[in-house]
Amino acid sequence: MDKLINNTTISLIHGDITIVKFDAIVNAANSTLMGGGGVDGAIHSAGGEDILNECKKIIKKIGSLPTGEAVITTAGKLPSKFVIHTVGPIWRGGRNNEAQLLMNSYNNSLKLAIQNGVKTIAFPSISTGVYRYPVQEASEIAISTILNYCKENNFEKIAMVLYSKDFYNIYAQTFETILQKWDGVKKVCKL
Ligand code: AR6
Repeated sequence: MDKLINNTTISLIHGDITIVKFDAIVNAANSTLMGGGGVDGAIHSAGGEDILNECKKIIKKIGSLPTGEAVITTAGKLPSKFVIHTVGPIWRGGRNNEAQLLMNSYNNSLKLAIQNGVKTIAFPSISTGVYRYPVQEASEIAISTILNYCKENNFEKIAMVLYSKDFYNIYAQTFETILQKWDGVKKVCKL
């Protein structure tokens, strides 16, 4: 599903983020940046050791990456140019600042992308796997945070790459619902 919003195309894609070609893809990492399971494991195994070596250098400097923050590396053997690594919150029932932290992950990734001249960026559904964030709530945060960036025309394309059809359908429904009441839409076209 593609929609053009104020000159930014917002895409929902059902698939594997390691095979798409964007300026940057986002990794749902952990604070060690040393890889793991889920999308993190898939990105490191498809991208090769260059990504891990850059992550090691970053960790040497900063110790660990706090939840909600983001850092950038090259993308090794992946088709994209950069990987932006962010750490989403672990779901602990919803009263531990999880929503704000998840929003920070999206916002800080987008900010870092702009600083690096990224025009097209793809996100996985951060925190909704191993970190157990409920997907309905996570989709509302992801879509509304991304839409806010379309009030300015910083990006050509922002995509959510959803690994399962169920998650894709939830994101698609959330996207429609938010668009109906969103006040930042100056121009919306179905592509
Ligand atoms: N492409 C797109 N999405 C994917 C892919 C893929 N190749 N593989 C999985 N997903 P998760 P988290 C989806 O667990 O919840 C790691 O071990 C998956 O279906 O990857 O933020 C890290 O090292 C889910 O919807 O990330 C951390 O320790 C979404 O990506 C921890 O997991 C996120 O699931 C982070 O947990």
